[in-house]
Amino acid sequence: IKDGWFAEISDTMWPGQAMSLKVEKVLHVEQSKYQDVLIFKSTDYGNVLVLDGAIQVTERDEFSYQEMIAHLALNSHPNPKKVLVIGGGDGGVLREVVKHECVEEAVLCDIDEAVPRLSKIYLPECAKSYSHEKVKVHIGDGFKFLNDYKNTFDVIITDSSDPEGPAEALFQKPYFKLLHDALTDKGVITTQGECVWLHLPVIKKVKDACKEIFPNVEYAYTTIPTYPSGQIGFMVCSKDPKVDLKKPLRSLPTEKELELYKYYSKEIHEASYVLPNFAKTALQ
Ligand code: AAT
Repeated sequence: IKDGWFAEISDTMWPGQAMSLKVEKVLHVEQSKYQDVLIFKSTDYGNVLVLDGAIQVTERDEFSYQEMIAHLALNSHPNPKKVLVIGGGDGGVLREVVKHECVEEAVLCDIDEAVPRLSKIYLPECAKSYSHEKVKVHIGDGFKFLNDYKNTFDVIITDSSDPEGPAEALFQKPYFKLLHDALTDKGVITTQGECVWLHLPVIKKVKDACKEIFPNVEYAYTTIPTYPSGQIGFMVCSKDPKVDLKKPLRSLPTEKELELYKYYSKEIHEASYVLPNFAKTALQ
């Protein structure tokens, strides 16, 4: 933080650019066991959670990412009952998962207890899901956690931080194999899939790795002002080769969608898979 502004600087992940937010008040600073944690109140984006210098959540636009990463997967499964979230310690993805009445159990595994602990204080709109009766929380490494589960979850959502830091392994092929094996027959995954303006080679690598493991792999994206370059994508994979991931298998009437979601809709679901030519070509 310099002169009252926070700047999101990373010379390796997004060189030569930095999203800045004006700081009203620093709320919390901590070095947790795994990462640098900063929480501040911004002048125009509400409270902001920053891990290792990278913006994870702002109260103003978090719904775009949390709704899309959750509902793209959940609505491509015919009847998800058991759902796992890896990462996502702020609780926002869980909040979206429990909106599906068919879900009986939503388990979250984040590596860092500091994230849920502080989100309950500073990001109440995300963390409200922690008190939901269907929710169970486990603190630990997502990679290790998955090792113990075979044929268990209908949907697994990997809401992880960027590949530099504790989430590095979550962007590599062995992790996608574990995800595959932890899923039931018609299982679906989504993972935080980075940005087409910045990370096409990484996205391509992840997509190719997924294609060796899953019969059905697609990249979708959402717009979000406070993530690098304003865009972030999701790798979406299904074990069922017959499912068209681009069309929701389940959807709600429009008035119900308007009541439950601020970003997601059946139209956005389909549109989110349509890529500009430069990205489409690079990811083929
Ligand atoms: N809901 C949007 C916020 C995130 S948070 C990412 C979470 O992943 C963090 O809480 C972090 O503690 C957790 N995490 C990192 N590595 C692991 C791991 N190995 N196992 C389990 N959890 C992990 C996503 C922000 C995206 C930012 C884009 N620039």
